[in-house]
Amino acid sequence: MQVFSVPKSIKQNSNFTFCSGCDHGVAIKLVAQTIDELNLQDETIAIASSGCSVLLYDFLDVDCLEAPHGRACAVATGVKRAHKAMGNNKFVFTYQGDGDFASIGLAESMHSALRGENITAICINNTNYGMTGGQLGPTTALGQITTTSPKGRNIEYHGFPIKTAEQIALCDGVSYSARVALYDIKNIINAKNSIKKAFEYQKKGLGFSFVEILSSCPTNWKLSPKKSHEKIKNELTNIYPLGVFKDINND
Ligand SMILES: Cc1ncc(C[n+]2csc(CCOP(=O)(O)OP(=O)(O)O)c2C)c(N)n1
Repeated sequence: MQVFSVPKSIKQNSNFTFCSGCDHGVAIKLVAQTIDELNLQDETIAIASSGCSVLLYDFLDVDCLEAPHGRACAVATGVKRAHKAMGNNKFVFTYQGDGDFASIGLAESMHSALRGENITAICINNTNYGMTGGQLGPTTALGQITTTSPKGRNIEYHGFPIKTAEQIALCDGVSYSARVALYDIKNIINAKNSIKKAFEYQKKGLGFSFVEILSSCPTNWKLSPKKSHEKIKNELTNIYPLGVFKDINND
């Protein structure tokens, strides 16, 4: 894996428009490296969602569409199927936030997985609604303070957070479901391997593949980038364990 070069499928000279310390940059670079390695640039259609993940199309040099909030998997389904009907074998993946994938879009996401749509979904889990100012989201941890849970998330009032990768793994149409993180080099390499496997499974026509990426949100967490990574390593991975929850080739 080339770690320091700019992937071919990253737009050259693009300015970094995420907050400092945000993991989106690393996630997008891993996606681009995988697209390069699998030689997918010309056949890829990326579906970006509402939220910080929409900025994907500022960086990724492939065909991109923006879906309405929560509808990325539904749009991806239509794009993939319509092209298939025309005899085009497009590579289609979504790039979504956790609010988009697992709250407003939960029905679209879950039913795409249940139907075994031959698409890949990547969910950036930063445990809040990042773009709109750090509100409580479906993955906000118990006790976590957000702008809409100033006393911390509590079970009685807000209910439990969703463990997306585990839930998606329960759907029969799923070929692969994993949760990864980006807080150190070892985990970045693991994340890259998971993205590659998810993409390869779509190429092999095995059904819905999914990667949840635990990501930092220093601005809304009100922590430094370094402390944000420590929070993921020491706190969030206890709530959201890293690992592969379904792999159709190893089940
Ligand atoms: C139908 C609809 N409802 C609400 C919004 C406002 N909105 C835009 S982004 C967003 C939150 C996104 O959170 P998440 O999906 O977790 O992504 P993040 O910004 O954290 O990456 C919301 C509520 C919208 N654009 N459309």
